[in-house]
Amino acid sequence: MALHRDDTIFALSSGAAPSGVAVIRLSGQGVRFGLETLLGTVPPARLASLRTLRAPENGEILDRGLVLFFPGPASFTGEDVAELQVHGGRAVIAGILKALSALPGYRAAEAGEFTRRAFENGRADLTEIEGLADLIAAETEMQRRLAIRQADGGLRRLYEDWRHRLIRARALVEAGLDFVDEEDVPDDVMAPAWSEAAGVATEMAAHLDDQHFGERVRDGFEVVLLGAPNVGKSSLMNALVRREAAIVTAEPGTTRDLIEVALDIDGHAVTLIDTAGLRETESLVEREGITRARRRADTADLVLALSDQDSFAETIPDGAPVLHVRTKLDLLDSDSKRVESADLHLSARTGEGLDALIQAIGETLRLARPMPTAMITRARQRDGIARSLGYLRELALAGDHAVEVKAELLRSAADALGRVTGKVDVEDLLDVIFSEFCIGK
Ligand SMILES: Nc1nc2c(ncn2[C@@H]2O[C@H](COP(=O)(O)OP(=O)(O)OP(=O)(O)O)[C@@H](O)[C@H]2O)c(=O)[nH]1
Ligand SMILES: [Mg+2]
Repeated sequence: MALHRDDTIFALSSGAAPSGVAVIRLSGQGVRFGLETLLGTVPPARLASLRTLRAPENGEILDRGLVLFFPGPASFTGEDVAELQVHGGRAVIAGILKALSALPGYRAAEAGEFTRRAFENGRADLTEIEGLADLIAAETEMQRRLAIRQADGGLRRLYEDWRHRLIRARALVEAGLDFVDEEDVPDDVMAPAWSEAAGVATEMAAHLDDQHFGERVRDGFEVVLLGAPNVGKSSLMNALVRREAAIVTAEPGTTRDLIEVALDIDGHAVTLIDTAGLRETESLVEREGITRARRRADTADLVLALSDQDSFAETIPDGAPVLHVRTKLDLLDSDSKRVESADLHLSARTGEGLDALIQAIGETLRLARPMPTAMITRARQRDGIARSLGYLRELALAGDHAVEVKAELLRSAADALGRVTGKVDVEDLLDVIFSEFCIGK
């Protein structure tokens, strides 16, 4: 991303035109000048003002709308910011954007550039920015809840607390080194530092031991349908999503490719994956489909093993939890015929048992449990915390090492945390993180 920090940037921040209202956002040192040029004067700070916007070159009226001015540094980006709330017609928007681009020092913002300025001006740390990106992308209630907590600083507060404790511990060690002859630093001078580090390590280990719940809420849980041909896998998928997502026929071996659909279960994003029926076959296409089905089941969060018989013969990969589902319940003539080894019975045809299945999926994935305030949502965060914890574990084992070595381990542990929040040396990460944003954010 080309960073010309002196430029004043602008973009359409609301969705695609036409829309009832469009929001055009401006940020940078030229905002006051831009407002004077288009409106005549700069409106009062943080108050909605109804204004007429005029083309600078001929004074022609472009539109009338609400204008908000947020002087820096108490703004989203930390710079002077303005928002023009205008009519969301294509020509209105185009006219205003054209007028803005003609102003000196003005240019169209790149994707995520407003947020990047917010980060660079210390208005948000990297975890908050990742939370913001997730909030904009959130499709389910749980994704939204997870994202808003993170955008509000849930992870930042936790990680900064750890980092400050490690920095304090190191300061203690360095102070001890300055005052005492290195040969015989008494243990009790350093003891509070080591116990602080051990305390942080314990908290980190507990934080990491979360079964990747936050990442799975964010990315979606994968549930794979597995079973012999014709047991009703595709029919079940169609019944759950209430549309003909997969082809259903009486012919065994109908499904070959993996078919993925998105489901919302209790506000959680779930990806349901239909697969090729498992059997010995000469067909190359079908064999490839079966290989893919097994591979996907190996990494699933949950496997639904389906059978329309009295037993579950198919070998199910261990790894993921499994629910055994007896299908075609409508064909069983009495309750006594129920299959003992099945967790659930259902009929895709009548819909009986579908609610119980949805509930069982939720329980197996433990979707109902309360969400802690701060949860890891990305591999980047997990790697950083794990690296930091690695240094602290090394420290705990470094009993007889020179105190300098241990102080260095404390520094490395704090720096690893600093990279997660963006306090330390993260230039290489920024392009990746900000590329997730759309233009206007
Ligand atoms: N009576 C009854 N028939 C069902 C039910 N579910 C599926 N079937 C029938 O069983 C046959 C196979 O259904 P599919 O959903 O295609 O089965 P599948 O497991 O996806 O089969 P493959 O893709 O070949 O592996 C079709 O004729 C369906 O109409 C059910 O709940 N009750
Ligand atoms: Mg099928």
